[in-house]
Order: sequence, then structure tokens, then C-alpha cells
Amino acid sequence: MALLTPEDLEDLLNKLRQSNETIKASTGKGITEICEEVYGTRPASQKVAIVPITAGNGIIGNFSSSLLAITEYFGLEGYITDHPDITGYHQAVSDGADILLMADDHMFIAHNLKNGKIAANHICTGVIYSEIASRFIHAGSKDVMVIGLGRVGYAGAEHLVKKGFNVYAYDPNTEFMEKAIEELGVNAYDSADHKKFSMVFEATPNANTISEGMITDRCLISTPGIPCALPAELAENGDIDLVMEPLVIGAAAMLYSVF
Ligand code: 2YJ
Ligand code: MG
Repeated sequence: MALLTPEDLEDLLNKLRQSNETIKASTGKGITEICEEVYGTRPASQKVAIVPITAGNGIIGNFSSSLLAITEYFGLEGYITDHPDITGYHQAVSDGADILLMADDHMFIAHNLKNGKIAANHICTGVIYSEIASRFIHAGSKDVMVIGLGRVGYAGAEHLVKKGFNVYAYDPNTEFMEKAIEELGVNAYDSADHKKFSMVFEATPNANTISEGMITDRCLISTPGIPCALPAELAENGDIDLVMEPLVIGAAAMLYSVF
């Protein structure tokens, strides 16, 4: 899994505003409304504690402060605990925090201590980015392409299947493909079929996974993956809407899923 870098997290709220403009233009709704509709919740003055975690690769510069900025963007009060790890966890619970946000190298979770709900970033990211792709207002069919069937891609593919979309998927890992075909009933994407998609959900840690032959002239590509799935020469095409942002949209979905 790709580890975020401090550079990925620079200027995050500006990136969010830009992404939100693209989301509105291509789906008709903004990220807040989409989260409300997907999870059926709204913020209600919950107090959010962010606990830095030193395990594994340790503290990522800008990570906790980015989570704080996101928390405040959604109108909630938040703070970063004075100490990391267990001491920070103890402080958060003692302070009466409603929601905890914390991540190690493998899991990033939101835990609502008041209602017991817990969210995992990979699931929420898959759900919300695939949901955004599926809302493309210029889509001519219910066909959606999913590229990458790791933890995030699988969660998104599952969400789209449950929503009644016609899901095509590709992952070079044949075990991942077989699992998704068997468990979710997705169609295996075959480039030899020359099928083109106007809705693409991409969740890989690789660059340039989208080729011209896969997409229609006017399309929406929704991807939490860094580096960018869309080759630079295609990104210049003004008819391709690209929603790509490394943290905020997934974190917003996590918060809404535990409200
Ligand atoms: O508290 C810290 O600063 C660190 N322990 C944060 C670690 C953040 N974790 C990751 O970057 C994982 N790869 C999961 C992030 C998922 C974002 N889509
Ligand atoms: Mg990528």
C-alpha cells in the first residue's frame, strides 16, 4: 500500500475545494451531500480527537494536522492529542472525545466512542470514490470500470455491484480477479473487446493505468490512487473529468460513516 508523504498532504484544503468543484460539475452534487446520501448521517457537534501513531514508519509530517483541517472543514471541533500512541488514546478518552481518528501503516480508522461505530479508511475510500464515479451525469449506461482490486478497489467494486451497476474490473493479479468474479460477480475487463467506459474508478498505487482505448471522449475518472492513473497527455483533454485527492475525501467518508 502506498504510504502518504508530507508533500502529498500540502495545500490539502485547496485540493479539496478543486476536487469538490469537479465533483459538483460531473455529478451535480458536492462531497458533503454525497456523503450524507451514502451514509444517511450529518455532523452533530461531535468532538474529534486525532491520535498520532509512531508504530512502523512512524509519524507522517502533516498527517495529523491534515486530519484536523478536515475535521474543522466539516464544522466539527477537533484537536491533536499532546502525546502519541496509548498515552494519546488515554487523553482522548479521558477528555470525553466522541470520535477518534488514528492510523498506522496498515489501517486508518475512525472510531465513534459514543455509538460504537468504527470505520476503516480503505473501505470508506472505495465506497466514496466508486460512488462519485457512478454519479457521472453524462453517463450513457450503467457500465463502470474498476481498475485495481486490492482492499480499496474491492470495496468499491462491491459497492457498485450492490448499487446495481454493471461492473467491469481489471487487476493483473489473477487471484484478485478470480475472487472478485466469484464473490461479486464482476465482469473481467478484456481490452480485446474494445469496450469504452464513461465511469472509471481507479484504485492502484501505479501511474498511467488508464489508456485511451478504455475511456469514452467524455468521462469521469475517480481515483484516490497516487501517482495519477491518467497519463499526462490524456489529462489535457478538457472532456475528461478527474477527481483525484489523496486523503480528504476518504476521511470525510469515514467521519460520515461513524456519525
Ligand atoms: O500518525 C501518523 O502520523 C502515522 N502513523 C500515519 C500513518 C498513515 N497511514 C498511511 O498512510 C497508510 N498507508 C494508510 C493511509 C490510507 C490513506 N488512503
Ligand atoms: Mg494510481
